This record gives sequence, C-alpha cells and structure tokens, in this order.
Amino acid sequence: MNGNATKPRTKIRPKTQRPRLHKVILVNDDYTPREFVVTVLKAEFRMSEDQAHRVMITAHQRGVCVVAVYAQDIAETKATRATDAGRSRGYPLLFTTEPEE
Ligand code: TYC
Repeated sequence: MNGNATKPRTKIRPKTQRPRLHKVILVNDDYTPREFVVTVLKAEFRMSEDQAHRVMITAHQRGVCVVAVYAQDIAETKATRATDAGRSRGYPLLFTTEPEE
C-alpha cells in the first residue's frame, strides 16, 4: 500500500430535465355564445359534450378554466387555432397558455 488508493467516488448523474408542460386556459367573455364555446372545445380539444360543457361553465362562473396540458408548441398551436375559430365568427373568445409550475 502506498497511500494512493482512490476512494470509490459517487458518480454524478444529472437527471434529464423534461420540458415543462403548458396549460391551455379558456378565458370568459360576455359575448361568445355558450354553445359556440362548447363546439370549439369539442373540435379542438377532443372533448365530449359533457366535458366541454363543464369547462365552459367553469370559465363562465370563475373567469378562467384550465382546458388541458401539452408540450409548449402543441399548447400554443391549439390555443391559437381555438382563438382563431372565435375570431373568424367575430367573437372575442380567448385561449391563452402558461407553463405548469
Ligand atoms: N359568458 C358567455 C355567455 O354568457 C359564455 C362563455 C363562457 C364565453 C366561457 C367564453 O370562455 C367562455 N354567453
């Protein structure tokens, strides 16, 4: 033994960071017809009539409702498409996105 024996070292193995998911949020307004909001939710977010109605009512009563979570690019694309569906009919319907904590 010459005192040079190396101690076993703890390997530093950095955890792979998964990209954060982003929420799509439905924002209430006073003008878009309820049934139209439900139609957009069903078409863009593949919701049943029941799910879509619940999300619409929650946004109507509380001001906003989380619709779903996706990878950032998918969340942004869906929010834009859903907002544009309202705009094309002259409604102020708005979907926004934000990162999950
Ligand atoms: N508040 C609208 C109305 O009473 C319906 C509505 C619900 C609009 C949810 C937008 O995100 C919304 N006609």
